[in-house]
Amino acid sequence: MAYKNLKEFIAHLKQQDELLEIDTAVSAELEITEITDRVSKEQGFPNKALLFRNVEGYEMPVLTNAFGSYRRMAMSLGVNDVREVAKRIEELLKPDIPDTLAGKASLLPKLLEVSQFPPQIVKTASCQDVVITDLSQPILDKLPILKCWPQDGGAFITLPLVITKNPHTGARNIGMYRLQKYDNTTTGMHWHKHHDGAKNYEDARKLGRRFEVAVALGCAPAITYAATAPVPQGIDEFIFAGFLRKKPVQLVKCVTVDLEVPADAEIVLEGYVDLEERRIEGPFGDHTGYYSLADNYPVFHITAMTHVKDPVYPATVVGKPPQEDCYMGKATEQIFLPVLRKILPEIVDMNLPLEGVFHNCAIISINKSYPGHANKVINAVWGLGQLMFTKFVIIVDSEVDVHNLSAVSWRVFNNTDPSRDCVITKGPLDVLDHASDLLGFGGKMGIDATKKWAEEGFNREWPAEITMSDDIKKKVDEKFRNYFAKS
Ligand SMILES: Cc1cc2nc3c(=O)[nH]c(=O)nc-3n(C[C@H](O)[C@H](O)[C@H](O)COP(=O)(O)O)c2cc1C
Ligand SMILES: [Mn+2]
Repeated sequence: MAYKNLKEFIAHLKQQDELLEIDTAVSAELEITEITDRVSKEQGFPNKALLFRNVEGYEMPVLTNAFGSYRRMAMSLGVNDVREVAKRIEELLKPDIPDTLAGKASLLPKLLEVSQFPPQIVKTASCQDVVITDLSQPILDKLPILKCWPQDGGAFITLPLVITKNPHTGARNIGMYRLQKYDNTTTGMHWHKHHDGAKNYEDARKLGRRFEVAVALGCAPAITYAATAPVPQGIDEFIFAGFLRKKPVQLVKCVTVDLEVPADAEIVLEGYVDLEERRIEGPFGDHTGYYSLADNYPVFHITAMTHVKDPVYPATVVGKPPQEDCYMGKATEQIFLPVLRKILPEIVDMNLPLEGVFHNCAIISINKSYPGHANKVINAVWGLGQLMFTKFVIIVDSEVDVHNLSAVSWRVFNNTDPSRDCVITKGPLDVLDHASDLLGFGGKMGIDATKKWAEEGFNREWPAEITMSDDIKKKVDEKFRNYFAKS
C-alpha cells in the first residue's frame, strides 16, 4: 500500500504497535536526542518510533525514529522485506528481450509499470493550507528544530528533502542535506560537493543565476527514503519514489519559487541560496559517531513557509551507530544490489557494515572466475557512483556469508598475505571522513581474501577447509539427543 502522507504512516505504525506516543513535556534541546538514542539502541525500552506530543515551547509534535528498524524500514516502503523491492528492480533490469510475441506481450506490464511513475502536478494541496509569506511572522521559530548534541553549532533540521533543478536541463533533484538554523528565516545548506544539489548550484553559480530551493518536511515515507537513495544524477528522485510506492508522487507548484513540492508534505520551506554567500556551518554530531567539523557552506534564505493545518515535524538523530539512518542505508545496500550486479555480474552479495557507516567499508562476495578477479572488483567499486568513497573494500569467495562479520574476519585473517593481497591507493573520500589528511581525499585499501590460485602465482597447495562427511553428520543428527540422555 502507498501511504498518502506522513500521518497515514504514523497511523500504520501505531496500529502495528511500532509507535510510542510521549505526552510528558520534553525539550527539543538535547533531551529528545537522548531519549531517541536510548530507544534506538534498546536501552531500557523496545525500539519504536517516537511521537513527542508535548515539546516545550512549540505546538507541533516531533516524530523521530520512524525508519529506525529493519521492520519499520520495510513498512515504510509497503513491503515485508526490502529485498522485495530489489526483486522488482531486478525484473525491470532483465536484459532478455523475448523474441516470441507472447514473450513481448509479457514485457508490457513491466514497461507500463515504469510509465506510471512520473509525478503528477496538482492544482491545490494540503501542504498549502497555511501560507506564510510575511517574513516578520514566526517561520523557523515555529518549528521544534532539534539541537542534538552538546557541541553542535546550533539547531539542525535533520530530515529535509531539498528540491532543486539543474539550470541547464531543468532536471529535478531531491537530496537530504541537513540545514542549520541561523535565525527565523535563514539556514545553512550542507550539500556535499559530490552531491547533485551542490552540482546544480555550481551550474547556476557559473551562469550567475539566482538559485531557487524548496525544502519539504514530513512526506509519505517512500518519498523521504528516495531523497537519501543514490539515484543516478539526472534522474528525478520523485520518479524513483513513485516506483517504490507503486503510485505517482503528487506535486504542487510553490508559492514564491518556480519549483514543485510533494502536495501532501507536512511543511514546505521555499527560498533561494545566494550565489556567493558562505557561512560557518557546524560542528554537528554526525553518523560517524564523531562531530563533523565546522566549515563554510552556502546559506538558504526563506521566502515562504507553507504547511498543513496541524503539522507534525519529522526529525532524525544521528550519532554512534546503530541509529535510524543505519536502516535507511541497509535498505539502500539491498535495493541497489541488482543495479550493482548489472554492472558487476560476478557479485553475489554485499555488506556495508554499520560500523563502517556506509562509506568506509564494503564487504563483497564474488564468483571468482579468472586470475586477478578480486582486484578487478576492488577497482570497479572505487569507480562507481557513491561507492567511489569506499575506504576499505574486502572481497571474499561466493560461499562466504558477507553479513557474518565473524566468517568474514576468519577469511581475512587466515586467507591473506598482506604484502601480496592488499591494494593501497588514493581517491575521493566522503566529506565526513575525519582521518584523512585532506578533506574528501585520501588513502584506500582493497583486501583480496579469496582463495589464491596457481595462475595468480600461488604455487603452494591451498589447504582444504575442514568439514565433516555428510553420512557421519546425518548419523549424529539422528542420534544427537540420545548421546546426552541419562541411561
Ligand atoms: C539522515 C541523513 C542525513 C544526511 N545528511 C547529508 C548532508 O548533510 N549533506 C549531504 O550532502 N548528504 C547528506 N546525506 C546523504 C545524502 O542525502 C545522499 O547521499 C543522497 O543520495 C544525495 O542525493 P543527491 O546525489 O541527489 O544529492 C544524508 C543522508 C541521511 C540519511
Ligand atoms: Mn540525485
